[in-house]
Amino acid sequence: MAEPPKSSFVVVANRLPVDRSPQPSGTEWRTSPGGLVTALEPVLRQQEGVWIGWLGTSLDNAEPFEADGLSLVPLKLSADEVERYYEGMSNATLWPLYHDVVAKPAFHREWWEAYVVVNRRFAEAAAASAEQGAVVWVQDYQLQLVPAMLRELRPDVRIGFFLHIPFPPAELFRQMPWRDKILEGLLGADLVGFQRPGGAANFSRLVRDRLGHKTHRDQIILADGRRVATRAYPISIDFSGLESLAKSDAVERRRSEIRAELGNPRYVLLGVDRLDYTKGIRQRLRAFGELIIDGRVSVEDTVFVQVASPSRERVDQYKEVREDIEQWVGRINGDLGRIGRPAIHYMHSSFPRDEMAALFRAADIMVVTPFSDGMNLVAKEYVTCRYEDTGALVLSEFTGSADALKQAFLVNPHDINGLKDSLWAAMQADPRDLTRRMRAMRRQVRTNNIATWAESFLTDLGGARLAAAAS
Ligand code: GDG
Repeated sequence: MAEPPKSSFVVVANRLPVDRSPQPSGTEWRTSPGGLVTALEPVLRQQEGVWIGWLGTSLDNAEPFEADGLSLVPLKLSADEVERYYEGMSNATLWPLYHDVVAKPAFHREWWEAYVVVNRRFAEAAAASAEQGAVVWVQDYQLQLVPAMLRELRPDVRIGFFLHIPFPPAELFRQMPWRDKILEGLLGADLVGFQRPGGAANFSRLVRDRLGHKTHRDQIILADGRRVATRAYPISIDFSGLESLAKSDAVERRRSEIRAELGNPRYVLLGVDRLDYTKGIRQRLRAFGELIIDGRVSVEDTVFVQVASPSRERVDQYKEVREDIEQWVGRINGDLGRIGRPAIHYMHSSFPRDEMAALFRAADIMVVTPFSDGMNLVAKEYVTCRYEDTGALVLSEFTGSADALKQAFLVNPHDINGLKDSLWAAMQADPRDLTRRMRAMRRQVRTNNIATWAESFLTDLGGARLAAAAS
């Protein structure tokens, strides 16, 4: 193994921000989709840091490498570890438990054991790449034990942890057999960040009630003589980068092509999600189908485009949700479509960024209806692309984004009638009302963008450590 690259800034995340795509000419690396990558790539470049993560494939002899200017350290996972640590503990235990048990979490001791082993490997790799006094930023629910493991190996480094998904209330969290181990793992950090204030409050309450630590205003935890700060840092997007892409001639050309290919309808409704049972895809399609049945909407002038990018396809619950959604699409199109006029254009694939921007530009109404979502970047990306202050956002109140995008048509996705009314209200709204709403939402995202998010987290991370040293 080559000597790992060293840096004063290290990001540790389950996945590296690239996918391997074998070509006849050799290996190519493509930036992979997903909220984490979208969020962190610009920060890492700016800080010339090292990113430690799994490649997403079992590659022999994976050595540190550079791709597209990023310094990457790939970690190996065995097929068994992928099954137990990633598909099992991360995606069939923690993911559903942290998302309000939308699906039933499974608890298996051998998954937990693999989670501990793999978290230790990540902690050791971080310890090897961190320069003296470095800042190490650990990401997300797959790596909640890394902060404490890393602190043991390298007490000199500053450790931040950010959870991209919701952090559940004690009533749900306590179902987990290894609940206290997770809390202790997180407490190894100097700063534990969440998407929403409720996550930080849930965490404070849990460490107070379960571990007996003193807490102050749900912001400071005194854990064995150390001060751990906790707070909400609502993540955002690269507003100016995406806005410029949206304004490019190529995207504008593609926008009109898409509208033409859809038959130049009066209304284009759009959904864009990883295919996940938390995203409420079935509910939105069902609401749309009922609007057609009720006669409020006609397939002659309205289409729904749903992009569902493939995700976690080996996990059973993901196979089931895919079948369920595809049945709904088939049923709605079979019952309500006409020749050349399907009600729903459904695509189970992922697209390049410029195609996504063109879709956002082409859509009159963006429909985002998760039952639970840490933030939801798609909502913020849509408003960013609407530089003419047109278009409407229908947004679930159970997303972190709903805290900031208050001028959206806010919905409870469990309430199908309410969802239908909101879709209808968005379609019927006065353009001046839509402009007023969109302008306010765009101002919000422009001001609170990915740079301000990273800056405020990293500033507080420095502050948390300095405060600890001073006391
Ligand atoms: C997690 C949390 C939190 C999707 N399909 C394609 C594609 N995407 C991009 C979207 C967006 C990202 O992936 C998805 O981010 P979301 O925030 O919507 O959702 P999660 O993947 O669940 O992300 C979430 C996020 O982490 C960040 O903290 O907001 O709550 O669950 O950027 O545009 N991009 C491309 N092609 C696709 O087909 N290029």
